[in-house]
Amino acid sequence: MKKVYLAALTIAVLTLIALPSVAHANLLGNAGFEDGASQTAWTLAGTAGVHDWEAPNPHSGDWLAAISVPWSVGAGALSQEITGITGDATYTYSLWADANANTTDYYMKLSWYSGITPLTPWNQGISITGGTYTNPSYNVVAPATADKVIVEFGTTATGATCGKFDDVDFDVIPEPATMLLLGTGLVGLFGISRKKR
Ligand SMILES: [Ca+2]
Repeated sequence: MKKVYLAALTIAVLTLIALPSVAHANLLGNAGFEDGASQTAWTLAGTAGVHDWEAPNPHSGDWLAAISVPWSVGAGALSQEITGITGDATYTYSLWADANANTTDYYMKLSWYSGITPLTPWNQGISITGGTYTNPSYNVVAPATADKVIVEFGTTATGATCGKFDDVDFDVIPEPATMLLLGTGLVGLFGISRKKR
């Protein structure tokens, strides 16, 4: 009897430990740019690049993404395509942003698609205080028919202040039903263990 109870307890504890990773499974590859100069996963456009020398330091690790390098040379963006999007699901999009001066030159964008058909995109300007990392974070509901998104950040300014970006995150917020199922499973396990006792 004790063994069953112990097994249920172990599963419950392991599930609780696993829960945060369920809630925060970043769908982006190379999200902290630590793949370095190989620039995997991201598509670079314009004056965007991945660097290991910028000051102040990257938000994490040794590398960050920079746009407009050297200073004030023009527009650029980094983007990444994510397939398997669930329509009507809520997604969290966040990143860490710094710049060499105060700037509102930058944006975060989600371009939703249904197959190859573009849907209404989501676009949000970023206000950056130079010399300090800021962490804009937004919850965005995917259009009902969406099955793909292009996650993007960048600038359209031709004389943009140099922006620095790190630790980009895009993940789905689990449906309440999923959390309920997990909870029900746990209660069920405890029920079985109590019955056997
Ligand atoms: Ca990094």
